[in-house]
Amino acid sequence: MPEFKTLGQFIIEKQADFPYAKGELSRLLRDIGIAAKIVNREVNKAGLMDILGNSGSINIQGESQQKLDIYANEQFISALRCGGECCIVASEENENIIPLNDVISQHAKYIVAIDPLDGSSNIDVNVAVGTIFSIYHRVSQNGPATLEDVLQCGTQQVAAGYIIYGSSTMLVYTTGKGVNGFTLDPSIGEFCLSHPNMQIPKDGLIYSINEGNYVHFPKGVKQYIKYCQVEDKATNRPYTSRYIGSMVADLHRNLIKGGIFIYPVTASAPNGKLRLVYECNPMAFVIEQAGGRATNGKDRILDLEVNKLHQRSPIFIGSEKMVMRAEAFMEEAGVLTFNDIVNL
Ligand code: AHM
Ligand code: MG
Repeated sequence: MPEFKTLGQFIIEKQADFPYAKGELSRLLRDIGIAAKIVNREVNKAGLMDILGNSGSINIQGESQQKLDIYANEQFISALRCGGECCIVASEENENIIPLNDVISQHAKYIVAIDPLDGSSNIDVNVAVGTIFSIYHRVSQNGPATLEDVLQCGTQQVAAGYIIYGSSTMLVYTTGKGVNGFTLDPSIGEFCLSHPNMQIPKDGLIYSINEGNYVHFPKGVKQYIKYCQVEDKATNRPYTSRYIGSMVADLHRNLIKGGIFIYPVTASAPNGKLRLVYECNPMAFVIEQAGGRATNGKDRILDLEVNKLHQRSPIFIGSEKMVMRAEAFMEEAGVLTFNDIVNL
């Protein structure tokens, strides 16, 4: 019989590395894995929603149908509430933090920030979407946890990861000791270790950016894109352009094959589009742990000061050499903010 290791087994095994651990983080990761399986089930039948529901809005259980991002949000919050290891959830779907005020949860020591369904505009067209999560220790000592507990620097993350609902479903996470990937085996309903110790290639041949926004990009980004497109045999250029429009899917591919993903400031998104707390920081933690690099075009993402729950940041992330080269273009052009954008 072939040997395999489930996510649950792997988490317990890793816990043994920390003799004083009480298993809370392990249980929290397990709760996220459970919610991921439920969301996966719904994402997989997304195209059937209208067929199964009466008049398009009521499902066969008589419940009103919801958009999948709202559904995913509820599933993750509910799993974290029931698990009892998390005192506050911060979600892309909620304007304010969600304190889990029941008797057990309010004393829990972890905070979870989450983008429950990233790239959800891709759901209707059967393209891969994802969930991104980030875990912090609560910093306040007494009383209910607050927003201050959430607004921590990315370097303070205890764990982070993503789930990709793609041609197969995978959960990839780090606790700061490398990155491991687990593929869901639908026949047994378990995530099984399939990608141990993931490493992103130091250099790559893929660039991922929404080139439709080209005219609104800063000069340094425009020049980097042109660099990617120029023919040069010595550096294997021109590079390949791949952009799915789901950050999780684009980054997952680049993590495996090598590449750079850029979402810069644009004229219409002067601070960038992606959110620091539950998109950029967790992905930066994963990519750094896999040997890659993540900056805002100049400064390390994980070092950025977090002032607002839904704060945005430009992001340059992926293979170390590619990100450093893009940064060099940014530095040379001397642009980072909206005011600096040069419309060529
Ligand atoms: P979402 O969290 O509202 O889905 O938005 C985030 C998504 C990312 O997954 C993706 O990289 C980006 O938005 C795509 O944006 P654009 O359509 O501007 O290229
Ligand atoms: Mg998102």
